[in-house]
Parts: sequence; structure tokens; C-alpha cells
Amino acid sequence: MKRFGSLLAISIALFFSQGCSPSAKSGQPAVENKEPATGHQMNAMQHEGHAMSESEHGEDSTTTQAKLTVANKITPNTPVPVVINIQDSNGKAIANFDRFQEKLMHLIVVSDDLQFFNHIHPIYKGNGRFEVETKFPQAGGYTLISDYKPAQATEQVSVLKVQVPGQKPAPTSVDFNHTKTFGDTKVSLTFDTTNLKAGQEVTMMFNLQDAKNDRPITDLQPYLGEKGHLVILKQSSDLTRADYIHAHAIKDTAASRVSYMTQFPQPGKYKLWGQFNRNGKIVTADFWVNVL
Ligand SMILES: [Cu+2]
Repeated sequence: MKRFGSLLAISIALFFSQGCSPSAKSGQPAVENKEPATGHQMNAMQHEGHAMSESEHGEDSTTTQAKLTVANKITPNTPVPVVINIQDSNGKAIANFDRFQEKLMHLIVVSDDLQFFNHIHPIYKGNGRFEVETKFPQAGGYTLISDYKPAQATEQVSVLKVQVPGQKPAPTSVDFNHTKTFGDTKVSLTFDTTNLKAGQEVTMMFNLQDAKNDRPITDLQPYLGEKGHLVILKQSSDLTRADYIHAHAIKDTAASRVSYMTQFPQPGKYKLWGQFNRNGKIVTADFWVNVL
């Protein structure tokens, strides 16, 4: 990862406030572009988001913004360096972050159609700057969801957008099959209720079997400090912070089952990506669900 000076095309500033109220939503987004001019065409997009509060104490109103710098020309399926700078609302770099779930930043990259998913961990370079590489498999729009926790503040989520030029892929269909095989692992998703209803607490169970013999797996290990990881996104024409759910595994006695409790805020189609560590190999199991 070098020569970031020559990369610069899309710089997007987002403004997210934890504990956001309807009045905060209509406030001025802090959008500014302080990247050095390089003579490249600059595509500055601005996107105002609305963060749902995750603060358990409800009094923290830390405001941060994330600025994204990616290559001017993105070639599909080639690793692209990505830089994310975290600043306060005045544009001053935030220097100190707390680790949560073992990392300083969790970054989710998804394509607009939610077919592509990548969960990566940018490296902290100091002075608010995080660096990582990701691929964008084909042309179209992508959303980057950056999850981090400034020191002494609540967890923050910033949503960033990347557009990969070219012929957009044909729309894919949504598959509601809840038993699928991912490499060596057969995963079936079950719920403690017949119908998923918006606003209702639900327990989701990922049952993991060896694909070879259908036996419950015995080699599950912690992943990022938990029994499993689960990211949920609501299908949307323009993903925002409100479409993102990060669920935590709950206690489950079965060694081959990982359970999560969550609520789907709105009716609609959601995609779930459960991630599990089988003896050092990460299995990503994705499913669609319909919420009434
Ligand atoms: Cu992560």
C-alpha cells in the first residue's frame, strides 16, 4: 500500500451522529473536501445518513465523520487500496480508538444488489487514518460500512459509497432457501417463530453440519471474540446506516449451533451473513429473509 498521493477520485464525507434525533437528521451534514488537489477529476458525492442510536446510556452524542479515498480507476476484481480518515465534526483527526470485537475498525463492503460481501479490518496508521485493500468484483455501486469506536465514546458507524464504472450486472433474484452448503459446511437457518415481523424480537439459529456426512460440526472456534458474527442489511435502493444491523451471538449450549437475537426494524427483504470459524477457516453463510 503506497503512493496514495496518486489515488484520489471519490471522496465522500458522511456525517453521523450517535443518538440521532429527527431534528439532528435535518442538520447540515459536515461535508468538505480537504484532500490535496491532484488534477484528477473529482467525483465528490455527498450522502446524508441517519444513525440509529446504539448507545446504551443514551447521553453520548459523539459526532464523527469518515472520509474515503479510493483509486481513481477501479479495475473489477483487482485489489484496490482504500483509505478511511476518521475526523471529528470540525475536521480534526481523531487519534485514539478502542478495540471492540478484537479490532479497531470493522469494515463491511457490499454491492448494491447485496450479492458481494466482504468483512475486513483496516490497519490503523495513526492520526485517524485507516488503510486496507478490497476488491470490487464488477461494475456498479458499493456501500462501505465502517464500524469503529473512538476512545471514550460510543461505537460509530459511517456509510461510504463507491461507484465502479462500467456495464452494471443484470439484476439477480432473491433466494429464500434456508439450507445451503458453503464449501465443507452445510448451514441451515431456523427461527423461534414462523413469521418474522418487524419490531419483534427474534432468535435466529445457524445450525452447522459437515457437508460430507451431515453430522454436526465439532471444530467451531471463536471468531472475533464471539461464537460467530452476524451482519444484516435491509435491501434498499440506497443503503443507509438504518439498514445495517450487527448482531451478537447469544449463549447456546449446542456446539454446532450459533444463535443470535435481533429485531428487524422495518418490513422488507433482508440479507444475513453469518460468519463462523471452523478451525481457522472462516465460513460465510448468507441467507435472505422476508420480514412482514
Ligand atoms: Cu470485523
